Amino acid sequence: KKIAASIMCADMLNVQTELERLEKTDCDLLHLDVMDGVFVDNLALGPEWMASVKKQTNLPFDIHLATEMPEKYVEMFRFLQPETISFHIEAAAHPVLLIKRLKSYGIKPSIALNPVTPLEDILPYIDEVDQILLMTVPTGFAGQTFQQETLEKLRELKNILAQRNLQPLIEVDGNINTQTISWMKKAMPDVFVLGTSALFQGGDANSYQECIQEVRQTINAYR
Ligand code: S6P
Ligand code: MG
Repeated sequence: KKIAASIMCADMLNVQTELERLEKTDCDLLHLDVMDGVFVDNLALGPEWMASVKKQTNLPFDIHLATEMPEKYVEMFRFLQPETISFHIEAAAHPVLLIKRLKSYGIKPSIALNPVTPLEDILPYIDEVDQILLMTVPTGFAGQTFQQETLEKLRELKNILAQRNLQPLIEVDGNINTQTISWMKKAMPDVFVLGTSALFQGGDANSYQECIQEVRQTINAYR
């Protein structure tokens, strides 16, 4: 099980300090949201800023493209050599081609879907991807409320993967904390994105590590 810290939720005027804090925890990934103001009504995180971040951290990058035209943004962000790039099924014109391209770049393809998007829309691609990003809030903003109906979706997705003997990781993103993780006890995901509701609450390295420890304990308790 992996923990990803959503850097968009960090103290943006003290990014270096925030990265140092995260380095001292046993968090596994840095989750970086790209928002284009079109797919979502918000703007976030450009390639040059990410390049500066990369110089300051050893955490692997988990980039989440909350954008239209993901094909274009893959080209823009691939130089960062992220471990994973998630693109939204709602925005991709040619998912199969995009998945192939990501693989050819040595980047793990991940397919994302919003709470309102039915699982059926991603099923044709689940045997091709390394990860499925199941949004538990509508993508666009930090600090939103967990969408309960995504719990059923998560269970259904896990069943389908088991039936088909497929092993992509399931990542959940949006209002993830010990409480919402406890609701997932019937179907535990693999990657947990932590933002404002769990991790980034103005603490120090110790409180970050404590939070991650607590999240891990919760995950392990239900495993
Ligand atoms: C949301 C974005 C996320 C947020 C994260 C925030 O559009 O994709 O990665 O940064 O969900 O976490 P929280 O706990 O504030 O919802
Ligand atoms: Mg995200």
